Amino acid sequence: MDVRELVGQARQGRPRAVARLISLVENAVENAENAAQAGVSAGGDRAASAASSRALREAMAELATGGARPRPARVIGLTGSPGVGKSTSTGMLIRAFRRRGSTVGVLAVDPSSPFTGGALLGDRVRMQDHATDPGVFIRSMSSRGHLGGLAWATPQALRVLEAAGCDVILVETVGVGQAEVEIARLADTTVVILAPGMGDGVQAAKAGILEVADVLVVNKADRDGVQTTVRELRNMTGLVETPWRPPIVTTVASKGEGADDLLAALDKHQAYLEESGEARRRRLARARDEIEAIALAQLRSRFAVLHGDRLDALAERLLGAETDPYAAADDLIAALR
Ligand SMILES: Nc1nc2c(ncn2[C@@H]2O[C@H](COP(=O)(O)OP(=O)(O)OP(=O)(O)O)[C@@H](O)[C@H]2O)c(=O)[nH]1
Ligand SMILES: [Mg+2]
Repeated sequence: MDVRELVGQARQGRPRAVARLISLVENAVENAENAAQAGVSAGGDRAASAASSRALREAMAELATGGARPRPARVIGLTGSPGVGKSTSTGMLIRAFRRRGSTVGVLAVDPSSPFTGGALLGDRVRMQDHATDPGVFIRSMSSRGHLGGLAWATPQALRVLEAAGCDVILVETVGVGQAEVEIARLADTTVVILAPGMGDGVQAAKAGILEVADVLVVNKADRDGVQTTVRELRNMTGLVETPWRPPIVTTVASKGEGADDLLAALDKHQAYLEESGEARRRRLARARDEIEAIALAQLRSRFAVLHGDRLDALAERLLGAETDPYAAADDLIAALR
């Protein structure tokens, strides 16, 4: 595979090249996880996975240094409990941004794929009305999300979509756990979606998801209890003293209602980001996180692959009261040099 050519094609917005590059990213996550879990893994697999990580590395070098775009892509994260309407809202936003003439990328990140793989499949079907639109790129990326894999994989996938010319990238993540909070750090604007009832607002608050919200959406506003949920959220967001108080937008995504309000809220936040300098701060934080995640992943795989035996031996010695855990850790780190 000629990586340069692949990157060149992705830059021209060829969907197949974009898909292949994102698959490289996805495979790298899988390989890293397998390697870390299996320790010294089977030779053949290792050769193949080494080749694919070399290709990925080359692709990222090409993409990251091949000239910055005049305007970076706007990354909008959508998160919320299963079934609140994230995919439907994503579809609504695709249409809204397309009407403006923006090229849109969608990345559906599923940190718990063994359980919700079916849901993503459903999403693909639902988003099919964009399948033939050359201005829309839809990719899903699943991973067990252990070991911080998504922390470095997601920015790489975003880089591919940005290179393909996406003005806006929508990142949908499932659930309201720690992984989602981490992925929220990757977005310029994080939209937290809730549905009325079910004490969703309180649950979101407990999971710390409200803290990462730049815009709050109460979807399924065609159902009972919308005003209660809005009030609940208003009370909770009213407590914190921040330069940006997340606006609360109500939508009926399945009917496209509230799209303009949501778009207006997103634009307002974007303007706030640029004016306050927060846009650059977030991008810098993102770059730091990415570098750190790659460094940690590499350390982890070097520990696992090169020093699995040493680690086993150290564990034996610790159990045998022949060493202490700090000395053993020093020993392991020294072996990396
Ligand atoms: N009544 C009503 N139903 C909606 C609305 N928006 C979405 N739905 C429905 O809610 C269900 C779940 O919507 P999805 O968009 O798949 O929700 P999701 O958050 O992406 O779900 P997961 O990806 O599985 O977590 C679907 O049957 C939608 O048609 C809405 O505004 N009102
Ligand atoms: Mg979905």
